[in-house]
Amino acid sequence: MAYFPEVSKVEYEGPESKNPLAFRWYNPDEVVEGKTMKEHLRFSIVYWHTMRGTGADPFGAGTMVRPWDDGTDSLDNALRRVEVAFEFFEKLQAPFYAFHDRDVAPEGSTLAESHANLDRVAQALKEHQEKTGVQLLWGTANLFSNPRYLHGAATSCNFDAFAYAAAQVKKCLEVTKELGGVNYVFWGGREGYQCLYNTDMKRELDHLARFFHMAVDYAKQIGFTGQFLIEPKPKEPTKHQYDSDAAACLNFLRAYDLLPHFKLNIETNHATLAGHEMMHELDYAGHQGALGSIDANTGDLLLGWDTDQFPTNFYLTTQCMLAILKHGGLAPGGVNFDAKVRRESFEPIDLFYAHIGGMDAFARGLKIAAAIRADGELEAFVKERYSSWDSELGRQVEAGQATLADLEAYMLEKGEIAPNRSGRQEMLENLINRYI
Ligand code: XUL
Ligand code: CO
Repeated sequence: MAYFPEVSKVEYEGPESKNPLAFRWYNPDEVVEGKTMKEHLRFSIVYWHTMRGTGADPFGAGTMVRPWDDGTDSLDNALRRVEVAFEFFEKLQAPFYAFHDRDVAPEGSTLAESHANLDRVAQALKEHQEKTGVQLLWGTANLFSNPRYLHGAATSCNFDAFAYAAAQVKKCLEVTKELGGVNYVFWGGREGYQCLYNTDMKRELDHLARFFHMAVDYAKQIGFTGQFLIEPKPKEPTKHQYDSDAAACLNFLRAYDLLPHFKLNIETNHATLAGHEMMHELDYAGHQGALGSIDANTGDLLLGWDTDQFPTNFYLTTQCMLAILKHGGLAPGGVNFDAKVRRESFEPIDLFYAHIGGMDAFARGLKIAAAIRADGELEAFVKERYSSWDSELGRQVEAGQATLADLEAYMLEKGEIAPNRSGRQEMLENLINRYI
């Protein structure tokens, strides 16, 4: 335990604590709705931002001070980062982490060399997992950074790029299985287009579906039983990404017979880029039985790109937890902080403050959501709002047992309809405020 000497294990001290290195709300063993907070929230830390983020932006170089990192792409440096990462996970009491293949191990000059590098680092990851009990929430292959993927990976016009991506996914699935990963994610950063004039959209979507089918088949072949997840995002880096939102993903999965094999990994900032609230995306995925996991972060509505900030807003986390509890929880998924500290927050200790804030915000959101559900006022309001559907004819429509003619006969007899009850939005917003 040498890389963060100024921090010992972060503990729960309660809401009155003023210690910035303690949890005020996240109390891992506290039981809420019959499960511990640890079981509900399944917090996960991402390797890419937390271990590899430099603070660089399109206008300037990196700013992060990371004394353990020598700035090289060597295996030694990668292996040292593993020690740092697990010290961080343990001190934060984070039960899970997530990575891309290229975050943890350097890309070699050949595919074979990249595979060997990944194997070597995976061995170290496995040793640290066993020693600490920290588990892998998910692995994923980075199919967007290398210039070979400039036109996309599974949707590239270049067949060789597709083949390379397939080889990378095959290897990453093997490593994820070896590390006991409980999910496997696909995020298609370059699976989309910049310009429709040069794009055969149908052919690209067919290829993407083939790619996913091959992954499903290979998982079966090697006995990988983790949950496959697709992470929707509408744009950035491409103008349009095929997995643009939950509805688009589910339509694609259904059209290509992939629905039984996939759920969704919903990310807050991606939802807002798609013009949706996070709660919308969670509920949409949830009522289709496809809510798998979340990438917890937040955007900045004044900026409008994927800022990947840590979530600290209790309204946001309450809305997330209302949707997550409604749909029965996330396991085997989790709350994965796909979030990065600002480039001005360049010191290692800022990584702790950031994650503590995110974990506390979700713990508080969980408690607030559970209190709202326990009181039942909100649920009762919604039920009542739709109560006209509980009439005999309403039930028949819902059950597919009524026709247009039945409804015509009903309205001919009834005449005009009177405006039904108020939506009471303001009253309900006030109701939520009572719990915050
Ligand atoms: C990018 C993003 C990715 C995925 C994994 O916006 O969210 O980091 O989570 O590839
Ligand atoms: Co993400």
